[in-house]
Order: sequence, then C-alpha cells, then structure tokens
Amino acid sequence: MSAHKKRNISVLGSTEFTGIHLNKPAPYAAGLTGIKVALQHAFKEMGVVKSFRTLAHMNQKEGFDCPGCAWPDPEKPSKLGEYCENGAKALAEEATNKRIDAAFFAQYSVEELSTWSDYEIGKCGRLTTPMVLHPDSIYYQPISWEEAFSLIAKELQQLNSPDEGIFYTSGRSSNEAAFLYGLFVRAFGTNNMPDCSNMCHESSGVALSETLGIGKGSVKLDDFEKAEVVIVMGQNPGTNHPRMLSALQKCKENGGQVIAINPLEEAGLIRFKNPQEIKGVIGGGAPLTDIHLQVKINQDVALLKLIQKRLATLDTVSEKVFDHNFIATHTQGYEALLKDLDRFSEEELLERCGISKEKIALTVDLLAKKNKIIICWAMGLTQHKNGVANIKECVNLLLLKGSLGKEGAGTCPVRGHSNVQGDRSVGIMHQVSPTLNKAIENSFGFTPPSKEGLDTVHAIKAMHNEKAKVFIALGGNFVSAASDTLFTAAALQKCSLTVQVSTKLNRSHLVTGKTALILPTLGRSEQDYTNGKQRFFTVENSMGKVHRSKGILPPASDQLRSEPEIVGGMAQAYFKGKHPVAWGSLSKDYHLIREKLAEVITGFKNLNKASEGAGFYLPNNVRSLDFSKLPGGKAQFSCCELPEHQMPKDGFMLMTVRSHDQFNTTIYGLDDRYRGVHNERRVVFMNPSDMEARGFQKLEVVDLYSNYDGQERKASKFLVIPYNIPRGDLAAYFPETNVLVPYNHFADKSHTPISKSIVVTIQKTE
Ligand SMILES: Nc1nc2c(c(=O)[nH]1)N[C@H]1C(S)=C(S)[C@@H](COP(=O)(O)OP(=O)(O)OC[C@H]3O[C@@H](n4cnc5c(=O)[nH]c(N)nc54)[C@H](O)[C@@H]3O)O[C@H]1N2
Ligand SMILES: Nc1nc2c(c(=O)[nH]1)N[C@H]1C(S)=C(S)[C@@H](COP(=O)(O)OP(=O)(O)OC[C@H]3O[C@@H](n4cnc5c(=O)[nH]c(N)nc54)[C@H](O)[C@@H]3O)O[C@H]1N2
Ligand code: SF4
Ligand SMILES: [Mo]
Repeated sequence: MSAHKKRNISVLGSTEFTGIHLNKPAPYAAGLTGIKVALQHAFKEMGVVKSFRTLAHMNQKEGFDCPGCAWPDPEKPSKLGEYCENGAKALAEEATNKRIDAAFFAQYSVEELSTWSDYEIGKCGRLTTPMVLHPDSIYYQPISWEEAFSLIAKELQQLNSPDEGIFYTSGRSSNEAAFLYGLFVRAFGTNNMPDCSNMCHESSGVALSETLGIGKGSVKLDDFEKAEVVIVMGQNPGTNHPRMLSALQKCKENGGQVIAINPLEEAGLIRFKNPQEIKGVIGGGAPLTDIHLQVKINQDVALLKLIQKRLATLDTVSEKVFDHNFIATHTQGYEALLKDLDRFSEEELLERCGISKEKIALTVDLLAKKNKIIICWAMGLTQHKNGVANIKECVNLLLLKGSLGKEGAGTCPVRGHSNVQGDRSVGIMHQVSPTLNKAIENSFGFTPPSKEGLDTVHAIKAMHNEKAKVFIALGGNFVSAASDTLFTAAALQKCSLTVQVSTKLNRSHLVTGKTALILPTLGRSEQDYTNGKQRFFTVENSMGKVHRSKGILPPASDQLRSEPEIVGGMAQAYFKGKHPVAWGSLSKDYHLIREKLAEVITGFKNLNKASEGAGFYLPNNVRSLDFSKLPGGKAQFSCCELPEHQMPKDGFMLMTVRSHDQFNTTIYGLDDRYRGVHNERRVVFMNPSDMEARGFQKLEVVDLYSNYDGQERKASKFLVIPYNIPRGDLAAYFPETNVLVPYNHFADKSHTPISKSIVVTIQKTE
C-alpha cells in the first residue's frame, strides 16, 4: 500500500443558505400538526403500510424501544400509539427504505461527500455493507467482515500501548452490546472509553454522586401525577422529550403547578395539545407553565441562591418552610449553607438572573407552601463551566424542602439517547471502578486495567498529540458532536485507523484517519436472528427501569451484523483464541451475555428472567433515603460559587441548542416549527433591542467569533432573527456552531464542553 496521501476533505460541509421563511413562534406543542408532521416524515421514508405497521410496535411490551430519547414508557402503554412526533421521525430515519450500497461509494468520493450538508448526507439511506477507505484512496471500497476484523486487529497490535486506542460509545447501544464492548476494551488493556454522556449529563452524574450517592435521578414516571410543583430547568421537552408533556399535563390535572426556568419561552412549555386525547386534537390544549422565569444564560446558580435565601428568611418566621426533620435526619452541611448564602447580596443575585422581583416573589411563595417538588433538567444546566454547581444548587433546594425519598418529589435529570443511562450502568466509563474490576476478574479470569482512561475532551487532545492512534466508535458521530470541530477533525485525521459502527452515513465517515472502516449494524427496529431464532436485548430508561426491546422489521441488508457480533468479531480477531473470555459464544447468545452481566454488574440480578416480563427498576439509594456511602452517612448540602465570565465589549453569551427537526447531529429536516423558523439552520436568535443597538436588520448575515486563550474561532454566515431572549444572550443550533467551542474549556470536574455558555462577538459578514 502506498504512503498516505492527504485528502481534501471539507470538515464543515456546505454552508449555503437554504431559503428561510419565518413565522411567529408557535403558541403550543403537538396537536394535529404534530401528528401530520410525524406521519409526513414516516411516509416519506418508509411508505404508508410500513409506517403504520412499525409505529404500532414502538414502545409496546412485545415491540421495540423508540430509538429517540430516554423518556420512559407508561406501565400500560396505550394501544392507540405510545410515541411522539420526534419518536416517529427517529424511527423514520432508521427504518427508511433508502439504501447506500457499494455502487454509491464508487460514485461519490469522500472528498465530494464531505462538501454536502449534514442534512444531505443523512438522507442517503441505510448503510448496507462493510466498507474500507485505504490510505491512498478517496473512495470507500467493499471489504469482507473477516478482513475488516483482521485489519482492526492488526492496527491494534501495532500500537505501542493499549492506551493508544480510543473506544467511543454513543447512547444507542443495547446493554448487551455495551457490556461486551466494555469487556473487550478492558481485556485489550485500556479504560479509554469516552462516551457521548461526557458531552451530555456527566455534570449531573458528578453532582448527584457527590451529594446523593448515585449519579442518576430518583423519580419514577408516576411521581409526576403526585407532584405539587415540577420545575423544568434548562430543558426543552416539547422538542427533545415530547411525551414528558403528558406527564406535566397529568401533574396539572391533579392540581400541581409547573415552573419553567429557561432563557427562551419554549412552545412545549407554554401549552400542550395532547394528540392522544380528543380535546388535544380539536380543542385549545392545556396550559402547562404557571411561572416562566426567563433566566439569563448561565445565571441559574444566582437564581437558585436567591430563592434559597428568600425561603430561608421566610423560614425564620414560620419554621414550616424548610423540612427541619428531614434536614436533621438525612443531611449534612445545613448550617454551612445558610452561612454561605450570607456572602451573596440579593440585589446582585437579582441583577445577575435578570428576573423581575414580582416573579421571584411568586415562585418563593409557591415553593414555601409545597414540599412535593420535582426538579427536571437537561443540557441547559450541564453544559457550562459550572455545570456541576448548577445541579448541586438544585439538590440544595430539594434537600431544604425534604423533597426526596417520597412520592411526587425528587431529582429528574432527563437523559438524552435512548440507552445512554444503560450503557453507563453496564460499564461504559473511563473512570475505574475497583468493585467492577474485581467482579470482572472473578467472572472472566482476567485483570482489567486500573489506570483511569480518557474522556471525550482528553481523547481529542491525545489524538491531536498523536498519543492515541486508533479510534473506534460504537455508534455516534464524533467529529460533529464533539466541541471545536476543526481541532477534533485534525485529531481524527492524525489517527492511523478510525472505525465507525453505524446505521447511517455521517460526517465521521468522511473526516477519518488514514485508513477508515464503516461497519454497518442493525437498528433497534430490526429483527436480529441467529440460527433461525430471534434475539432481543435490553435497555434502561431515564428513570432506571430495565426492559427488553425486540425489533420487528427485516434488516436493511442481509450483510448487517448486530453490535454484539461486531464487538465479538473484533475480539476474536484480536485475541485469536488466546483469551479466557468466550467471545464467540457470547456474541451469538445474548442470554449468555445477560447471565454474565447479572454476575458482574450490581442490580442486574436475574436479568434474564426479569427481562422476559415487564422489566424491573435498578436499585436507587435516594428512593429509600439511604445515604450510608456518603460522608457522615448523610446527603450533602453544597456551597457553590457564582460563575465568572470575561465578557469583551460588545460580547454576547451564546447557547447552542437543538432545532425541532434534528436528533443531535442527525438532521431530520430544516424547520424549527415551534420557534417559527422554516427551511434554514444557519440562524442566530437575538433580542430585538440588541439588534437595534448593533444596527442589525432582521435576516442580516453575520459571522460569530469566539476568542479563548488568544485563539480566534469563527462560524461564518448566520441570519439574525429577532427573538424573545434576554439581552446579551444568543441562541444558535449545534452542530453548526461547534466550531466556536474551545475543546479545552469544559465543566469543572465533569469535563462537559461549555456548549451552552460560549462568549462570542458578532460581526456583519463582509
Ligand atoms: N428530537 C430530539 N430529541 C432529543 C435530542 C435531539 O437532538 N432531538 N437529543 C437527545 C439528547 S442526546 C439530549 S442530551 C436531550 C437534550 O435535551 P435538551 O437539553 O432539552 O436540549 P437542548 O436543545 O440542548 O436544550 C437546552 C434547553 O436549555 C435552555 N438553556 C440553555 N442554556 C440555559 C441556561 O443557562 N439556563 C437555563 N435554565 N436554560 C438554558 C435552552 O433554551 C433550551 O431550552 O434530548 C434528547 N432528545
Ligand atoms: N455544541 C453542542 N454540541 C453538543 C451538544 C450540544 O447541545 N451543543 N450536545 C451533546 C450531546 S448531549 C450529545 S449526547 C452528543 C451526541 O453525540 P453522538 O451520540 O456521537 O451523536 P449522534 O448525532 O447522536 O449520532 C448519530 C449517529 O449514530 C449512528 N446510529 C444511530 N443509531 C445507531 C445504532 O443503533 N447503532 C449504532 N452503532 N449507530 C447508530 C448513526 O450512524 C448516526 O449518524 O453531542 C453533544 N454535542
Ligand atoms: S418521548 Fe422520546 S422515547 Fe418517547 S416516543 Fe418521543 S422520542 Fe421516543
Ligand atoms: Mo445527550
């Protein structure tokens, strides 16, 4: 093979405008339009008959789990359909009738494909056959599975140390696949297992583990029916967890109230027309939010401190505001917290969060009287330098109110990918767990490595420094999802081999190492047969319930392999029979994987038996108020600092968010219906007063710049849209704006990139 020729790859793809038109932001979510749009997407990708047949099995007991988000299914799913508009889009994207075959790759070089937009790339169809990109080529060519596995084994063997390998996971993999993958990576000899959750809820995991002793939430779905107050912070459920709106609706019907804390007035939080009810289709729908606190970006700590201070003042008068019995029995650090709050003036806190005194008073009044409180949150809290502090302040509030370990109350970090929580539970992590290592050693007869591995941001750095040379991804789209797109691209391009186990074509197949492999795999919705017998797998939802999922569609191609088979194939080629783990039998028999998983991972006892039925909840110490593993055996109050930002003159704070028509880097369409934007993604939302001050017209073309540590980064060509957003704040979509996020600026402790608070300046495009 000749020496590597540098390919001419367009890392960012097309930046052409697509023909915007604007409407008023929608006054409600879902309703008839939601049903219509869901079906349009489904029919276009799958045809009418297949759409109805497949949707009828999604989120049903005998069917498959929605490939969209991790929101749980009700105990008794409605036979009429238990999915939302965006679940239908996620399914349509996976179950599309379009195919990418070897002829497609012979026609289009990676150089040409890389100039397309992510939307165009994603719409090409399902990957059907393993492909290789040789160092001297710009065209992918077919390769057999066995040759692909040998190529991987050879590259892995050539590394100077196992720590030169990076093994990424995205949260779509089943528990079985993820467990086997983690086992292979450890057997290979490294803990370099960066995961999409490093860019996602890692801040929640860190904050909750330190304060409550478990990195997961404590509520169950039916707690929403019993809650007196649900606070939805830094989350846009109408788009990203649409069926959560039904849970909020039930809370309201039972007399509960909803507080939304968000710089934007998201449609899904204003009013919900439940498509499963007649009144939701023909009526005006149900109002959801009682109080909207339009906090400035990244000022949630200030807001929560202000609320705690006001509640503390009221408590000195009535003593019924805080749950003193709960505080005395279950917590540590109460006095220190009260003292610490004295450091902050109410005036400063009020000014920082930018909310009116009246709204704060309303909120404090409501919270003072109630003690069944749920706090839900997502990326609006986790993706900041102080992401961990944001969540610790939420825990403070719940502890003060005794809102844990009782029905209708608790923590609810709302997870992203459908099995991201399960993947972590079964051992995908870069941290070392001595208990897990011991259990693996006992069950499998080898000693896993005890050195901490690299998370996402540190894996990028290692590849850039050529300290890591082989990158393998079980799902996902690393180059577009990670921060600092150009830096991340350069890091991947320095690798000797990049491998993507994928269902659909994406940019990470085009921005590659010297050699690259595409290994096509089965999706959720597809049947997984071996020796004439259909296999199923298990997943864990956002509330810690494990249940099974069984596909119903014939596979997109007869060459696809399941994820456990692909992992097993890599392991067999690498170890060549010289390893105590029976990789071959495990990758064929998921029952066997589950047996071993149950032996090794706490809480999964009887996994095989339990996953036959309705599923089961994993143990959760917060539900039983057992804090014995924490200092003093108590839940911990935290004293956190306020965030500091170096704002230049004319600087703005930018949050990078999802449109209504995308799943992370998968672009379903070009609309963001609820925010009134149609047929365009290159937009930046700005307060009309800021536009006036800066002399920007509606749809002015501008460039965004960030400048960290003296390095300027630029995102070119965005259209300014006047929007109801606090002054000084901006919003734009990811992945287009990931070029602006410096890879080496991330949350303290959790290392989550600062994708929701990027300091930028903005200039008219020359
Ligand atoms: N359809 C669809 N569903 C999805 C996804 C998808 O892309 N599409 N992605 C999945 C994944 S992986 C994830 S992690 C989740 C993400 O779900 P979300 O976290 O809801 O997604 P984002 O669009 O990032 O929205 C963040 C929200 O936080 C607000 N926000 C931003 N900064 C701040 C802040 O400083 N303070 C406060 N209080 N609010 C702030 C924004 O205005 C926005 O409403 O969704 C999952 N579900
Ligand atoms: N600026 C900015 N950046 C962000 C975020 C943000 O809010 N702002 N959000 C972050 C968050 S929360 C997350 S979770 C990450 C997401 O990061 P990733 O998880 O890496 O990205 P996805 O776009 O979800 O991955 C999509 C790809 O997964 C593959 N895929 C889909 N289903 C399957 C399957 O069943 N098996 C396999 N093997 N592959 C499959 C398809 O090929 C598809 O192209 O992005 C992060 N990046
Ligand atoms: S709420 Fe999430 S899991 Fe449920 S159907 Fe919608 S996208 Fe799928
Ligand atoms: Mo996520």
